[in-house]
Amino acid sequence: MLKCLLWDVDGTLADTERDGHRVAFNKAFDEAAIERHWDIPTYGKLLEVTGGKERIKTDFGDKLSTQEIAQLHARKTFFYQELIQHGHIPLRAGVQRLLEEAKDAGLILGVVTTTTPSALEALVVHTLGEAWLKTFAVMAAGDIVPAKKPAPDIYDYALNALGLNASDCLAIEDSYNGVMSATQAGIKTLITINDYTAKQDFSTAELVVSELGEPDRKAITIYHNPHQLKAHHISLQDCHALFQK
Ligand code: XBP
Ligand code: MG
Repeated sequence: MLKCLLWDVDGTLADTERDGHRVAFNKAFDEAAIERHWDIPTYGKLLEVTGGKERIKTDFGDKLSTQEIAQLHARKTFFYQELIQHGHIPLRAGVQRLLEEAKDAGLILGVVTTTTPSALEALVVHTLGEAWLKTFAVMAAGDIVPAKKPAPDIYDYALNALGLNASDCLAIEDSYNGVMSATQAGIKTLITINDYTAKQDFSTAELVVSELGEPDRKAITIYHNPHQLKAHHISLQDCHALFQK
């Protein structure tokens, strides 16, 4: 029986990368007078590396010390929180609906992300509202595990914190790194793609859709669909169906 939905954050709850994290990194570079600008395609390539500090390290190599990276990243997190507080990044279509549906049905809800905890908190508070900080039974985020996605560590951490098995949960993700992390932890995964991840390999996912969608809006597009699920939008019932197959 499906007991729990585990939600990825960046790209899944909201399209935070292009107009959120990327913009905040560039503001931090400007403030520190570092000549670097991550344009949209450049940032897309850098997204192969999960974690903001790891991403800076990948691009700058040994030009910045660990301490300099940490300082730069702290400022980036500040700028990101500012963008979120100003309401620049809404939830993706269908996210709040499915969250509410699952909550009302008594499912356990958790968040599993590589993002910094304070960035996650800002997003939850300014989109879903402060009460959701307590509604999520676990908010597994950032540096609490040795290896970030695509390693399974953060999903293993969340399962352990919840006292659940992989076979109790369905993960909702948007990226190759995300599906690999969940799959390696033994968790079935539903993918909602976005512009940055649309062409990635999702062969280990149960289903790939354009978005969760809303009942009263245009139908979603279904891509990788080994279960032949037919849906206009993704309901909790569809999640149960995917999970059981
Ligand atoms: C996506 C990430 C994060 C964000 C930036 O996480 O890789 O690193 O891009 O966040 P997920 P930080 O899809 O798992 O939510 O700068 O706070 O690391
Ligand atoms: Mg993601």
